[in-house]
Amino acid sequence: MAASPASVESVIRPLGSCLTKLGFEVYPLKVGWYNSVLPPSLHLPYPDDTLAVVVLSTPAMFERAFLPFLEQRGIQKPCDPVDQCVRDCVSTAVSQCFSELKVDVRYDYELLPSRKPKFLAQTAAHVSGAAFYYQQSDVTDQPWAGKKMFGVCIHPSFGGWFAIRALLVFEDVTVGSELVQPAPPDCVPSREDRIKLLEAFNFRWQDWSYRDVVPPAQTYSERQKEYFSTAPALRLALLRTWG
Ligand code: B12
Repeated sequence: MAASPASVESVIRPLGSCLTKLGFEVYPLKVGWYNSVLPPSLHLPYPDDTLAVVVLSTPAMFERAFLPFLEQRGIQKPCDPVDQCVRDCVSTAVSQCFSELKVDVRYDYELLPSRKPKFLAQTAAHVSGAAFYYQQSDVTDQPWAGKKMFGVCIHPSFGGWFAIRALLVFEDVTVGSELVQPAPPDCVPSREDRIKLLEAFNFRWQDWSYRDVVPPAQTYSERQKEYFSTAPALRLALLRTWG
């Protein structure tokens, strides 16, 4: 596809109309925005002006896509059922909307032969403007005495109640200055709140509290919480109890 001001819209509109109703959100970015903050070993192997799209799941994905997927397809071992569902939704949307385009689809759980993740989901979410990635380095005068603290993305509407599922690279779609990089909303601006957030994410992520750092428009349903707080090995048994 030739570079044109319509390129971004002509990708985002059809993709959004397939995936939004299933509880996903899609955000465009340029490969160069992503590569510019990463070392070469983690770069995507495409020119800077290549169009990519990051796909997030919102709380609604569980009821709109996952439960119907289970109903229709049943459980196909040995893969994780949510990963299977996301793969099904994303690959169906890509093949329906862009049968003529080359799309490199990378999922959050996939690894390269080097054992590095196929894409850094949080970096992609931040540079696309979807969700601010709060990292240890975003806290001045850190109280953790050299300890490694994992960073966390916060979404302006859903707080921490979402996941970053996939990155789609449209290998032949080049975008120019019409795609302007948006800054992600900084919803946790104070040092004290960033410390609370990183501590909740690193030390007690199982209690869900880091997800409420900003008042969320929607959270996971009780059923979704029950599912995700069950150990992965026991989730199939739980699904069977739901019939
Ligand atoms: Co985890 N995990 N994880 N996880 N994990 C992911 C990070 C992710 C994104 C998965 C998802 O949404 N589908 C979510 C986080 C969502 C969010 O941010 N809101 C997630 C979650 C939710 C969890 C858990 C809560 C469990 C769960 O419910 N799934 C726990 C919480 C952490 C804890 O243990 N307390 C959890 C645990 C883990 C373990 C098993 C511990 C590992 C290690 C964690 C880690 O390294 N962050 C883990 C992994 C490996 C991942 C995974 C698969 C890869 C992360 C990774 O290896 N990053 C991601 C999914 C994915 O990304 N594909 C999920 C590599 C490191 C080196 O990257 O620290 O960000 P980094 O460093 C880079 C940036 O700093 C960047 O360069 C660095 C690399 O050189 N950079 C940037 C440099 N300068 C700048 C400047 C800017 C502006 C930017 C944007 C970037």
